[in-house]
Amino acid sequence: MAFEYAPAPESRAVVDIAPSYGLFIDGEFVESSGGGLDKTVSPATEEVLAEYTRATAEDVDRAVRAARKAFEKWSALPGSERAKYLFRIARIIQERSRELAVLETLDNGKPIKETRDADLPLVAAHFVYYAGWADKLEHAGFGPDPKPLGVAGQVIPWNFPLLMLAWKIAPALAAGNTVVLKPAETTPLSALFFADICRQAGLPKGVVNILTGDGSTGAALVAHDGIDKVAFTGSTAVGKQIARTVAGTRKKLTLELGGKGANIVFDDAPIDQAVEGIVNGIFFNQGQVCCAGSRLLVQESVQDELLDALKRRMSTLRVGDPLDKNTDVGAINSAEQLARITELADSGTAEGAERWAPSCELPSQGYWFAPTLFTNVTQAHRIAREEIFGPVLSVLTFRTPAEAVAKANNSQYGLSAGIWTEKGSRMLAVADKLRAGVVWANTFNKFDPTSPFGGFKESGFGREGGRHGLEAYLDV
Ligand code: TXE
Repeated sequence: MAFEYAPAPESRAVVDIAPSYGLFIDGEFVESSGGGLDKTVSPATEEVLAEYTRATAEDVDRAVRAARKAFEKWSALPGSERAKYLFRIARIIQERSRELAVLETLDNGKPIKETRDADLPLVAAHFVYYAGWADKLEHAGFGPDPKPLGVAGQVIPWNFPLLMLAWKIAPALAAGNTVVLKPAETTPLSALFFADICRQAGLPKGVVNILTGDGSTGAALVAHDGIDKVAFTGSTAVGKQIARTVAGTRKKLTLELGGKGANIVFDDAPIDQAVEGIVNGIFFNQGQVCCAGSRLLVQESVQDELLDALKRRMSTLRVGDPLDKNTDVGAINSAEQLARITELADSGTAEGAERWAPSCELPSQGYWFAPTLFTNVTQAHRIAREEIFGPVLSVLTFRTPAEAVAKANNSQYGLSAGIWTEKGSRMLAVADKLRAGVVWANTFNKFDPTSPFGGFKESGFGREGGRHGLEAYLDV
């Protein structure tokens, strides 16, 4: 594996991280009622980046009250006024995108190439897109007089911290709701910087509240009587727990949970293009992506050719310093996540699959996992069934389109799939039979604020993005 560091890594000097952060409630950074401080570290170096506050149930109550008070005025504003704030937020994000990209890379461990070229442009695009809806709700086909739900409690994960925030906050505000959002415990910083952006944009106090903390803060938020809507992205286990908490209350719920996406390659597919799509599908963000293409289904007749090309391509991936512009694969987000990936990958070997990884020198500090490929995988193997959420690809084969569909659908999840073929008729026929919220055609991991995203089966319910994402924050 080529392992070169670029001479001039993206400088972290562009971002000014404070030693410690309070909670953002009612337009101000405030101290907690009694919650302690936790540390957030850089997964690439284990260096402490900052301390942040663990919000208590009392803090949750304070934030929900602030959001409730703000709701009266915010929901009464003309949509065109709400749009101005959202456009302003989008513009500030664009202006500060270099700083935010470096910050996100430091806190999450993902390559700067990705935060700079994928996360940040998409974050700004979501605010622009939903700003455009804010004054058109009456004419969007929702029926007469669609109404915001009220206060939204939003809990997000660590894999795309700022982008998940944008997916949740932009449609909520456009529709006239106010929010209390809790970022994940390993990646609180970009949400705290976003709080500062809200202030910079002059957003009325209490419209956006950011509470850092762990699962207990999330649980207190979800359980609070004063919220009208819960939006969660995270693990299936916690999603089920939240569904139980919310059951029988007036709260509306959307859940975006795990996945085990199938990338299906037919024998007529352009191999080089498919290899790029497979690599992007499983190594983008170190595979810590709910819609990752973590199962490769390849037609038997092209298996050897495809796997040879894939191994050659994997051998050129540069793993290392996420701030280096040339890095393809960065650090795993946390020691816990690395342990989960390691345990599942080891189960693959123990259950008889064949493991391969390019020779690759991993940094000694931080949390790292080499890009890994498993062949001789059967559908019974854990690595074919469970979400690994890491840079680990499980390869299965098929002979006929029907077998490909059956194997792809043989999953508790149904979030994403990809199909690689030159035949349009086959593409449409196979896509139609896949039980997945998104099916990509000769591409993978393409995102756009205009299209709805969400899962079938245990991948959750409700959609984010597009007009559907707006509907999730409206009574229509
Ligand atoms: O998720 P958690 P974890 C999957 C992935 C990963 C596994 C575990 O397979 O390996 O989940 O990750 C908050 N009430 N995904 O442990 O715990 C928590 O503080 C309310 C897929 O990090 O679900 C954080 O903010 N909130 C996924 C958020 O939930 C609670 C992305 C997610 O953490 C809570 C992340 C509770 N009881 C992990 N407990 C995807 N769909 O993209 C925790 N939280």
